[in-house]
Amino acid sequence: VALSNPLMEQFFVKPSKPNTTPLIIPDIPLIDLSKPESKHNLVKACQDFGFFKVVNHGVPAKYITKLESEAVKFFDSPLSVKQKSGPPNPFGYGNKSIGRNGDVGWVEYLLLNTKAESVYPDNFRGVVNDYVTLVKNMACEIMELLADEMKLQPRNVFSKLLMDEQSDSVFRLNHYPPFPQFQENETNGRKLVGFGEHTDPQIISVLRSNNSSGLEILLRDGSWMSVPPDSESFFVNVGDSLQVMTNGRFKSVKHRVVANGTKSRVSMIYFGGPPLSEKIAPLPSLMEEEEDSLYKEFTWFEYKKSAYKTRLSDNRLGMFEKI
Ligand code: GA4
Repeated sequence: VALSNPLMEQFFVKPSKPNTTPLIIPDIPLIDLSKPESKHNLVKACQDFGFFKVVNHGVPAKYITKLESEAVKFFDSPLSVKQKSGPPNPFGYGNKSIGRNGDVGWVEYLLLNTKAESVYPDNFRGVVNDYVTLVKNMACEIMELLADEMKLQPRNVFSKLLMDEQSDSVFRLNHYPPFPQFQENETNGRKLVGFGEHTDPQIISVLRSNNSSGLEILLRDGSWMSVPPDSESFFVNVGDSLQVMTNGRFKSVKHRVVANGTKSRVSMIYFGGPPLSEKIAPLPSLMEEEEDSLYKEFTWFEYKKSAYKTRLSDNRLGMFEKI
């Protein structure tokens, strides 16, 4: 029984912040990739929210459906079978435990390396490769539109990092299973944490989920906004590295997933990261005269190493901010 079991307590959102209803519920920025004039809105979305929704993205539905059905099949298989693809450090199947420092969530997942030589569970290699190639191309198109609109030269300043053979990108399949006690209202109106609040360390993240709610983003006023599901669109968020490369102009948005309880949520996320040796620093062509970097110098390897020592909700960039 949920409430009488203290072990279950760790799966609920801690009611720390009193203000949880947004004062104004903003519209999620909508970017139509078939319209080049969306460039302007794209930059604005990265500055104001660090988050937007992409339509007319050009990724054919069949690649998405194929991967989703492989994912559903995998998560439906017996735990003992899934565990053969674990543990998740650095890559593989994980269940309820996230990262290395005690974070938990009502979630099971497959964390995969996008490099060619990596090991995948049965049937996943081809479908994941196809999907990642398409989504990576879309992410690069977005990054080039951003560079264009910001008049950055060359226009592939960002996208070349994702296209690099050494790009340290990650792919993740998440399954948020139904919560058995939910119907009996034993959650007492409290929110069950699927994936706790955090920012993504990479440059850019591209998420697709099935038709179930759960994703929430943190607004500037400190309230959480629930993102209505849309299985035909992609949701994109700015990561910590892009915040640094734009010297804080773009915001790495805090987000979380609240488990819906009654319906399974399946999401697939491409995290576009730079090569390990890449220096993460504000782009010189973007800096105004006299403008100083807000951050100490670091490589992606250094950032990643330090990120893995943190808890999910920690402010990971904090340690690299100049005071
Ligand atoms: C968040 C973004 C990606 O899912 C991820 C996550 C990683 C993990 O699940 O192992 C981390 C998390 C993420 C941020 C801080 C560290 C590392 C768990 C954690 C506590 C794969 C990533 O790159 O960073």
